[in-house]
Amino acid sequence: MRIDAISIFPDFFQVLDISLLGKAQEQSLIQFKAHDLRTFTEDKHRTVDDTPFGGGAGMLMKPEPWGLALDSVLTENSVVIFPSPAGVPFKQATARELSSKEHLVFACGRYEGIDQRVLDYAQSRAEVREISLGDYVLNGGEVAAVAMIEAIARLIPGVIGNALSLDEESHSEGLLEYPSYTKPASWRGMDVPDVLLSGNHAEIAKWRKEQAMEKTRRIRPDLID
Ligand code: JBE
Repeated sequence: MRIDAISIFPDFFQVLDISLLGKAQEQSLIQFKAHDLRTFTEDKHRTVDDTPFGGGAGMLMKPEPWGLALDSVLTENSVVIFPSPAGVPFKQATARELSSKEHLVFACGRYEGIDQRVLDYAQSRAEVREISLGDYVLNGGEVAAVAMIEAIARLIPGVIGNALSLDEESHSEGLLEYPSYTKPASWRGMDVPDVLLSGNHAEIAKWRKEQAMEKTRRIRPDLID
């Protein structure tokens, strides 16, 4: 999979060089590149923002640099993602769907957002998704894009060493993860639940399912309803 990110702060994406995603890049399972939007400006001051027509607080990102940046990365098979709190919520199902795409372009806005014509233009050239990481306000799309890229990329075959980990996740689909323990069996006066030491796999599976249900009902009842 090829992934491009367009941003005025391409350094935000350096974290993708670390750990599993860094290894995936070395192995060419992912070809990632961050592009500096300012390199697509044509004025002396490398301006990327301006005041909104109709008034209102803050600055908007102007369309011209975005047009040139998109033109430089778009192909026949691109999906353009605009991370935005006004987008469709990002879910595991979104990550799964996007993990099978050939080329993703993350268009990361700052300030109060991007001139609407940039989204409309992108839509005329590619499949476009406005996606939200969650109902809170970040300073820009970069951190949201990094989170989405991690969630998407780890689903690409070969990126995660242990495919069983992914398998296990899909089994617990829709429920929160049950509590897990490792050695020692007793630590600071707290003991690992007996059932996990019993060797009875049916009982262990039953206990884990109950724990997952109980925890989900307690802190994420919306996942059960
Ligand atoms: O969720 N998001 O994708 C965002 C993008 C930009 C700013 N805030 C967000 N929550």
